[in-house]
Amino acid sequence: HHQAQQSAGIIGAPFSRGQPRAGVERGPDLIRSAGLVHRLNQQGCAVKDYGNLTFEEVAGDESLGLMRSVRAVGSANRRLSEAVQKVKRDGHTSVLLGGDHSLAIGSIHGHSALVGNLSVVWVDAHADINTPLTTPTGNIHGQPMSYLLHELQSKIPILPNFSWIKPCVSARDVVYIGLRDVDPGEHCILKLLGVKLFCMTEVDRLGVARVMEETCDYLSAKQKKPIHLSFDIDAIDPSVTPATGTPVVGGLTYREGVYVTEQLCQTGLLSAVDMVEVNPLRAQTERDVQSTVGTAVDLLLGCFGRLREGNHPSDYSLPEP
Ligand code: B3U
Ligand code: MN
Ligand code: MN
Repeated sequence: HHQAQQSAGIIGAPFSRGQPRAGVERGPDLIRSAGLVHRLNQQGCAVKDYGNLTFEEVAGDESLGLMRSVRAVGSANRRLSEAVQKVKRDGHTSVLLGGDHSLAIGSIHGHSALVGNLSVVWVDAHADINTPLTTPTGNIHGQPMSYLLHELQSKIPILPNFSWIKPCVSARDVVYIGLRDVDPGEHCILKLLGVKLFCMTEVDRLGVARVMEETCDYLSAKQKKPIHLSFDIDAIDPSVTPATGTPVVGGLTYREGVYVTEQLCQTGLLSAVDMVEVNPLRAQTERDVQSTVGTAVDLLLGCFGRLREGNHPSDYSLPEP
């Protein structure tokens, strides 16, 4: 089975205010310099690179209790949402290169604003579903799902520069893969809402093939909605992708990660992808950076039809002697 090749519209978001560690803003340029555009083109995928967004300094962005950089995160995501809407209007599969995972707010908001109801596949060591009132850290990259889910709106206080965010995702349309570091408040929310999840225990029990079979069955059971894949590089085991802010042992292998992207691509429904939390300043060696960035690129290639069995263009003509 082969569906029409999608084109990719790339947005870089060099933004790090959703968490305290410098370096994650270098993600977009690093992933590009590893040859993303060229390699997508090589596999027959058209690419439009929309460049990097710029984010203004937000004056007077004082902490609100534990919560830091609220106004900066709100305004950056508003810009990102507009950019994703433009990419979708232009007919591309949106590719957000982060930046930290708070950017999923604008990415998913903008995606949904253009295509309507969507499914979200969240691949991450973390659930990123803390509310401003359950967060143990105050870091907004640990909270994006809480702002997006209809079911949590009564739990979200009013925040400066967040009033434009309209919840746009239903809990039943979300699948988590790779969880292994979930806070008590997050666990309570996941159980309360009955969110479908495949934590690392399920990956161990079922294997990645059944996890993806069940994920795709679950998401296409009702109606086939466009899929938003939000891939936090820390979902992959830190032995492979150590250059990230909050590595957690016991993650997905490289092969399991690539399998996830291959299977989501095969649904033909993949409509937007986030690749976030690559942070070269968290690596010990240059080799660690290369391994992390190289994995991020391979995951993105998997999203756009790269098969490990090999690929060839449909108009390939076998040379005759
Ligand atoms: N759950 C914690 C830790 C965390 C979330 N996302 C990352 N780390 N990368 C929090 O801060 O909410
Ligand atoms: Mn994470
Ligand atoms: Mn995350």
